[in-house]
Formats: sequence, C-alpha cells, structure tokens
Amino acid sequence: MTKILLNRVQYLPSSFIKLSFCRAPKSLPILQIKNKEYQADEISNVTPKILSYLNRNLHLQKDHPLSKVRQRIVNYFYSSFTHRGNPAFSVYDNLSPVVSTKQNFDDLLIPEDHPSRAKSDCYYVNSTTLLRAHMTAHQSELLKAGLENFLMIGDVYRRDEIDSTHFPVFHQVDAVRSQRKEHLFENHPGLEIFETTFDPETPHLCQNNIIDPVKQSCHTLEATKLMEAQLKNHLVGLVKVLFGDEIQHRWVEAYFPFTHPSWEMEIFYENKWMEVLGCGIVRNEILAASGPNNSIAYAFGIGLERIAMALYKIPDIRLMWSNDSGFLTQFQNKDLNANITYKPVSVYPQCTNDLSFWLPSTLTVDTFMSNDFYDLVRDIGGDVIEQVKLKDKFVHPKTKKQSLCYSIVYRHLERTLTQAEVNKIHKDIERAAQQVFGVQIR
Ligand code: FA5
Ligand code: MG
Repeated sequence: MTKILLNRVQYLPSSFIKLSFCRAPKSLPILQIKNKEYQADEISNVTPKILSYLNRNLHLQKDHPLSKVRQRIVNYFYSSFTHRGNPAFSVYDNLSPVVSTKQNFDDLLIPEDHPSRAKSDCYYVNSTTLLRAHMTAHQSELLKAGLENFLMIGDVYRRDEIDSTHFPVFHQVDAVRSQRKEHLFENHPGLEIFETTFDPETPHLCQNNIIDPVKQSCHTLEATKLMEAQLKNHLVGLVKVLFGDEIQHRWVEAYFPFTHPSWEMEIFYENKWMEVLGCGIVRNEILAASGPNNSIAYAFGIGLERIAMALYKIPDIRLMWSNDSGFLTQFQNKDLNANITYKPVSVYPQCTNDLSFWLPSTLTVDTFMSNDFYDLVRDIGGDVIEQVKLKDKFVHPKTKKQSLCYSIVYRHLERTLTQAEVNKIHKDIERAAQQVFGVQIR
C-alpha cells in the first residue's frame, strides 16, 4: 500500500507533496515532459526535482567545465579521424533524454531480468518510457539511420546513493566506430572479419556466441585483436591529450551485454584508481539488426563528470550544477586547453542530523528501498543535501519492530546554513517520510 502511494505522489510538484501526502489522487496524472505527454502508471517514479534537470544542458553551456571537456573530447576525435579532409565522426549532443525501454535495454541485448532495469535504479516515466540511463540507448537508432562513426553526448539519469562523486544526473560521451574489411585490413587484403563458418549476410542462420573470453564466435581473432588495439590506442591517446603523457592508466576486464570482449579503463588520480570509461567490441547481433552487417565496430562510454573533476580538481560533483558566479567565472575566458585548477570560494561548514524511524509492519530493514528514501530527501531538501548514509539497522529483540537510522549531511555550497534552517528541512523530511512510507519517527 505504501509503495503505491509513493508512486502516485512522487512525481507531483514538491509543494503538493508537502501538503497532501496522506491521500492518493484518484487517477494517475499525465506527465508533461519536453512538450510531450506521457500517461503515468504504477511504474512511474520520476520526481519533479529530477525533471527539473532536463533543461539544464550543462554539457552545452558555454564555458561550463562539462562543456569544455565535451569540446576537448570531440576535438580529439575530429582531428584523429578524417575522411577526405572532413571529420569522420558525426556528433549528436541534443538527443532527448526521454527514451523507450526498447532503446535503453532491448536493442542492446539487456535481458528482461537484468538488475539495471530495476525500478530502484532507473527513473521511469511509465512502464515503456524512462530517462535514459546511458547514452548507449541511442546506438541502435543511429546505426539504423545508416551512421557508421558517431559520438552521442548528453545527460543520463540513475537512481543512486548521494555523495561527493555520485549525483542522479551525470553526462556521458558514447561512441561507435565501425569498419568494413577493406578499411580494417587495408594492408592485409587476405584477412577476414568473419570466420568462414559465419555468413554476415544471413546472421540469423548462424549462431554467434561469447563463450570464448577473447572474442565473439563470429569474428576472426585477427579482426578482434586489431579492433581491440585500435580501441585501446584511441582511448589511451585521449586521456593523454586530456591529462598529459604522465597519466597512469590500466585496463580492467569488464562485462556489458552489448559488447564482447569488454573493458573498463581506470586512471590513477589522487592516489587511487578511478574508473573513467567502459568499452568493447559491439555484439554482432546489434550490427546485424541495425547497422552495416558486414562490419566490425567498437564502442565506448566515458563519464564527463569524473574527467572534469579530475582535470580541474573540482571536489564535489554538486558544484557542476552551481549557478554561482564564484564557480562559473573560474572557467570563463580561458583557452579551451588551458590548465585550470578550481579554487574553492570558501568552505562552508556541514551540519549532520540523524533520522531514525520504525518501519510499518509491511516492511523490513531489508525490503525498505533506500533509493526511495534518497529521492524523498533530495526532493524536500534540494541541493543542500550533501550526503545520506544508512547508519544503523535495528530489530527490537522483544517486539520485533524494525527500525532504520539515516545520517543526513547538509551543506550549502555557497553560504553557511543556520541550525534553524537545517532543523526546518529535517522536520519536513521527517513529516514526508511518515506520510509516504508510513514510518514512525523515533
Ligand atoms: C555504461 O554506461 C556503458 N553504457 C558504457 C559503454 C558504452 C560500454 C559502450 C561499452 C560500450 P558504466 O555504467 O560503467 O557503463 O558508465 C560509464 C562511465 O560513466 C563510467 O566509467 C563513469 O565514468 C561514468 N559513471 C557511471 N556511473 C556514474 C555516476 N554515478 N556518477 C558519475 N559518473 C558515472
Ligand atoms: Mg562501469
């Protein structure tokens, strides 16, 4: 019951949520997103707060650090690959973030029961529509349109924890580069992309599998290894252009349903390894269904925030969303490739308040969805929420009543919050938690 009530109120305006949590509206509303209407259903979990990020387009905002990183990555691919003097890659940086489950999952061979589809991880508009969780969601439609080399850049949405490197909205540059035999084996015309047992003209008649960790069964070892070498060289070249030749990197084997083999690249930054991108050789099933069926392709997806934070030493991911001139002016009127080190305007104190509650008998400490709680906290508190951590789970030995305790860290990025202000927001969160989840504040 509580669950249904939550679904119904989550996407209503915050002011409405504060006033009328107790009673679910009679019918599910129509959601207006980017001038289109979507019928909400029992799966819908986008919140007004999240929808408010849809028009920000930080990756296109002049002088914004994310925009600078975007431009530098695009320039690298433009200058590294030309075709008769023209850039070989086309760039798509304005595709709508509202996509279908087919685009985000099915087209990419992501199984029905894959955890990345869970409602606890994605922002669903309704059962068939969501805010894209990765830029790869556009890969198949662009391949279908006949493109062979392209970059897809934009904002992506994931329900996640809250801390200095995680925000529910971040940005990715995704890419596909495909090559035909004539191009890939220009200097070795005797070599083939496909094994002789596989006919790319009738892929439905030949099974492709990924049992061998080194390659897809349809591809030859030569084609796979050459593509792997090109992919890794191009990406190492990119991080060297961004961070300088001294940057240390390492490759980690990875798994994505849409590539095989797959890797992640980590760079050594501030004394630890940080993952910056995922990549691999595109599964031939995807090319056979949407793209040039006689080619082999590589694909990758890079997180822009991680790169920008490392490059400019930006300590907190929320700063990316700041409208404060103290932040933005540090990136203005500077050469695109200039070395910029972010200087904190000043560090304002944080304020931590705990919130403990008893769960209703319908929920246990293990079935209560922390991501639902994080969204509620963010919805009420907005950007002053720096972190929310689960601090304690407790089951009363006699009554068996169950309780949870979360620590909420408040900090304004541009001024000192007063204890009274924090207390008021904290009270509002308590009240909302009572009404939405049916919990009892301890
Ligand atoms: C993907 O999203 C794949 N679509 C990438 C890909 C594309 C693989 C094409 C193969 C072929 P992943 O979830 O690992 O993969 O995210 C890719 C990158 O986005 C990460 O390496 C990281 O740099 C960034 N990223 C992921 N989650 C977050 C987050 N919560 N906050 C900031 N950056 C993130
Ligand atoms: Mg990853």
